Amino acid sequence: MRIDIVTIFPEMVRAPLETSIVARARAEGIVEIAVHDLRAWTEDRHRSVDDAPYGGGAGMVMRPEPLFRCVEQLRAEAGPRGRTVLLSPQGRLLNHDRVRELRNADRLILLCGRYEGFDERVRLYLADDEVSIGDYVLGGGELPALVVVEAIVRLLPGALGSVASLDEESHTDGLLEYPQYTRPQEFRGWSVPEVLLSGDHAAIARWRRAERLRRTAARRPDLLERANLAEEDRAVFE
Ligand code: 9D3
Repeated sequence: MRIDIVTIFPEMVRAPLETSIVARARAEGIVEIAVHDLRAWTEDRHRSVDDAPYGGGAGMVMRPEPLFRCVEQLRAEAGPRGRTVLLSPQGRLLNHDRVRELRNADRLILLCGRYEGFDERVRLYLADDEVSIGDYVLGGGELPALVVVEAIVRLLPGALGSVASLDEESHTDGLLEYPQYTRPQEFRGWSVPEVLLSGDHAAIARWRRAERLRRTAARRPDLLERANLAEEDRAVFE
């Protein structure tokens, strides 16, 4: 898979892409990621990427020309056309299903917005898709683009150990995780739950399932409604 990130702040996205899972996936050729400075596609003396909105109003709008030039050149380079995605607060809310859908593209071009947003023609005639990572206000699309990249790369074959990838396929049952403990057995007077030390694997599995259900009910009742619960699961709530 190839991912192109277009931004006016390339330095903001580089370090995270050179760290941890994403860095390793790049080194192993699982994903190719290129970061592009949008200003390279400007043609005026001031290299301007924004301008005042027609009709008036506060703030500036991203001009269409550099974005169209950039994306058209990237598309013209060898390789599949791929999908051009705007990162914007008006986009479709990102979730695991959307990430899986994006992973299926051979090539992604991620356009990071800044200022008050994109000229509408970018949305209408250049982008295929528009994504938001949540209902809170950020300064631009750079961090959201990194979120998209990390979420996708984890799903690419070989990016994680095989154990973790099997987990991805079988364990997406829509419940939150159970509590985890490591050594020491007692820390500042707080003990690890007895059942985890018992060696009784069936009891541990029951406890973990019950904790996942309790936790999901308390924190994310919305998830519980959509989860596939077994008969034994319902007993936990009685
Ligand atoms: C007029 C109200 N706005 C400014 C306070 C709208 C606005 C414009 C541009 C709000 C945020 C931004 C910059 N954000 C993004 O480009 C962005 C974003 C986000 O802010 N939250 C969640 N996901 C995303 S994806 C891109």
